[in-house]
Amino acid sequence: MLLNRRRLLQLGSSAAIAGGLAPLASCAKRSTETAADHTVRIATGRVELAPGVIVTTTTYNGQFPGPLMRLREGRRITVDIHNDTATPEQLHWHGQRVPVDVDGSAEEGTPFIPPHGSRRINFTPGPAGLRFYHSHVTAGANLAAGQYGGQVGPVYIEPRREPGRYDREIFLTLKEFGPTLSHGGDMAMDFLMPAAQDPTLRAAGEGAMRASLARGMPHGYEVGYRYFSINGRMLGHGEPVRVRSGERVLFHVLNGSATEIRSLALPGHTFQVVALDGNPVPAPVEVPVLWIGTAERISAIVQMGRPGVWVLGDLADEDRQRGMGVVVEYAGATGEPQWIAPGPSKWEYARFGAAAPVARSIDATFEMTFTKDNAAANGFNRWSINGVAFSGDAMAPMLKLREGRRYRLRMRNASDDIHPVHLHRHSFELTRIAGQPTAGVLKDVVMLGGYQEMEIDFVADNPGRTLFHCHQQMHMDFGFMALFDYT
Ligand SMILES: [Cu+2]
Repeated sequence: MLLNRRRLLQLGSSAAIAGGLAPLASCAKRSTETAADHTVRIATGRVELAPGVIVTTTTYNGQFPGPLMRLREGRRITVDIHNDTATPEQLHWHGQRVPVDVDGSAEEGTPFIPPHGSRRINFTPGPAGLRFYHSHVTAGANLAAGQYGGQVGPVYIEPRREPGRYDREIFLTLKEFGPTLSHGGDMAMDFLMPAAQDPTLRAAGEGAMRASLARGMPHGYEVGYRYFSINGRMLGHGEPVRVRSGERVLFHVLNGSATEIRSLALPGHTFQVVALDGNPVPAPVEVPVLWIGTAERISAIVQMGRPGVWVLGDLADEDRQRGMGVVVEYAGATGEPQWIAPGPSKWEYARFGAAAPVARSIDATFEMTFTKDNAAANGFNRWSINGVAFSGDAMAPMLKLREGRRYRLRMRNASDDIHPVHLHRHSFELTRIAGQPTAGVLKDVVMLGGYQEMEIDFVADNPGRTLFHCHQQMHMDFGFMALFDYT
């Protein structure tokens, strides 16, 4: 999706004009006084995934993905958010260092955008790089709500200094539609490196599984999807990405899925990963395959040196054949798009890290163990952190923080699932993955492998309640959340 700034402004102003016709709450008067820099309208819309394949879902500004917001690091903006739906909404500014009343999390205390009402917010964008905005409400068993719908849009925060070592910038938002509940187990995925599992965690997880089966509890629900898309179009049905031989194309890839981990390959090409979750990496190495957990972002440069018509697509044949891909077409090339499955490869965050681990002085280390109770919540798996399943925003914060201190979270996964773990309003540094030290990779979501342990560090530099959770919607909705607070 390529949108220039003028097009964005048009989108914003036309939405504002439409909004002016409706008797809006407190914001209507103000927005006639001063126009917001950006306007987001939450409403039911139709997404044409392919000719004759149209889904009706909740969207931003009537489109999927929501309009790309190009912001400037450090330049304060005003955003009007209108909610045309009948349910309260939260718009979360994922990956940004914003205050609690802006962040878009009821658990932290952000006010809801009321049904048929609106909110005006102000904030200073940052840090620079690829971020996104998405709905942050509990969906539970309602697969029309939360991130199962179409409320996802990319944000690009332009850094104060942009090295600009590329010719063209392409934004790709990966997203499934048509969710259904299933009892099929999640597919085992073993792409993470290092692969070492902790025998204690494995024993705990397998013990919990045996206990639930002995109680006659089957496996809990999982989610499957009917349609797969990039930028709201199924493979072969959108505009191709048009390139020229010799170009360096910077792809900004956002996994906007509610629940899925995705992979991407482009036959005959490699990806030079320059940023993870928008943050430049110390070692921008080339890899043949991108693996992207739910809500993760990857910015990668592809040197276009293999003229042809190619499929940039997911490694999973079924998902790609049902739409998870986009055609990359060289100028002058013709013919059917070609897909060639890449050889086996692993995804290792530490490859993009600093050459030598750095010794950090830590003020406190918190251990957090994640466990699964199979089908314990009306057929859904119930998730706990240190034995506590999150049960609402009235809960006491699990951790008390003090401003300015550096904390280490030692996350221990006593389940066989991979969890894309997310911390709001802060970035964290990966410092140990499955026993191996690393440094320099800054993220806001990270995939924690089954029965693995990982350590992440963060500085408590943004006071207020802060939400920590698994970004898999069904995991977060059924307990996998905790609040941190600053004292
Ligand atoms: Cu999870």
